Amino acid sequence: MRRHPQNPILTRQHIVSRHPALQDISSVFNPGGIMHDGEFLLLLRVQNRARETLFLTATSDNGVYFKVAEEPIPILHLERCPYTIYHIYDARISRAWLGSGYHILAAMDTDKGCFLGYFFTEDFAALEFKGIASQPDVRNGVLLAGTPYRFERPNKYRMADGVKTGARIVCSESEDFLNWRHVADVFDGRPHFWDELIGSGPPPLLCPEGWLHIYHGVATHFGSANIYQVGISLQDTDKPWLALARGRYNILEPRKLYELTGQVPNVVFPTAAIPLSDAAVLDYDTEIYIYYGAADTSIGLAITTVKELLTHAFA
Ligand code: BMA
Repeated sequence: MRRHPQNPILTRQHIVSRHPALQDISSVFNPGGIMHDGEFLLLLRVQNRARETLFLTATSDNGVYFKVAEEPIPILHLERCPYTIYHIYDARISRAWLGSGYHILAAMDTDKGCFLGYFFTEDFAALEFKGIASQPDVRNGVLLAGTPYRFERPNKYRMADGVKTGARIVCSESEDFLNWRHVADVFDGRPHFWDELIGSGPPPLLCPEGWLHIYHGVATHFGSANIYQVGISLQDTDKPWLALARGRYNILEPRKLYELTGQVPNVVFPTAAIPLSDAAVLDYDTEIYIYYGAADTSIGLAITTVKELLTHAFA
């Protein structure tokens, strides 16, 4: 993947607002992203100095220079959540395939654990919270557009610092986006290599060979620091839990200063992949803009094509 020369394309300097909770913010990272009304739209995860997370929308006509909203996006009906909510973050956005609007899955830290929350919006004026949409201790939920399936990542594993994470991506299915049943395991982390712990990145994209599934992998065997990287697998079109290919090498790793240092050093964490095409099945030359959190501090853009991702899945 090629980093954009303007990287990091969004930093704390871009958040200018009169809102009291958005003064001198600390970080902006791990955005959801989609093409909306002919513009690139990112749903930014913004953290203030209370370490509270708020969502702000940002729009762009070229995918590089973004205009950031001045007010946080309202989240309606959070009273539907039976638990005390601490943070909502790492949103993944999918265009609705029946009707209009957008489906959003995001992690929700609560007093009863971390869940996936399901949100819907017609136009990003507000997000409507529909309900808790997972078992406890699940993150990284991504919908496979046009199918009843999603990938998710149960947090079965506790790291030395106490953070719960996971080494297996699983596929589940649902009719209503709220109640999900396990279908099959997708794949596991590879101990000792780049992707020991894993989780899906952006919602997978369909190409002629199957689903291009960008995921993050964490190498935990370095002692001093975990390294978050990006990789690619190709999943079967009809049975997406089947991996047809899985790259041996990561396709993006922390190398630039803004990826190596920050709130959480050594992190590239992809959450949005926006193809420059509306086709339901992307052709080989389609360019894909991948937005990723860099060191939990700013946002980077890396550009690739369907053909390049496929090549790396088989490498
Ligand atoms: C994961 C999530 C992400 C974060 C990453 C690196 O477990 O919390 O939001 O970017 O760790 O800190």
